[in-house]
Amino acid sequence: MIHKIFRQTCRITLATCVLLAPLVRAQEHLIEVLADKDSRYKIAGERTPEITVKAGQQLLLRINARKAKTWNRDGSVHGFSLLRAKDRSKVPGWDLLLKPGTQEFHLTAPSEAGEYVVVCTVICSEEHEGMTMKFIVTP
Ligand SMILES: [Cu+2]
Repeated sequence: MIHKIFRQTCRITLATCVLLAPLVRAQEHLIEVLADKDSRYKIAGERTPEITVKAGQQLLLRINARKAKTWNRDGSVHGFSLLRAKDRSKVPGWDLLLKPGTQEFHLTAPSEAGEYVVVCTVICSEEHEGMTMKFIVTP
């Protein structure tokens, strides 16, 4: 009897997880970025691209990368690394290399509110140094 109830409970729990998984994914905040061939990050509808997220928020980062003038041996055409603005220190888990085309990353926003900066880590052209974007984390 106990076993039967236990088995039943497990089955219900498992079913709940399977049913809720897509909903949890749907809670992710979608950010779409173009890492363009002119060595600039672009966001549709924004003259100066900027990303604003909430601390600890679940994010789905969808990046379309276009090859610029030069790229890495491994085929990466741009990078997307997040640094703390105050000391330029890297945020763990946010050191991404981009291949040509669209790619998605499931990430968690930094837990500390403040100003961050996105930088390209691939020498993609003589304009590479200017390939940066403001990234704000709100409490
Ligand atoms: Cu680049």
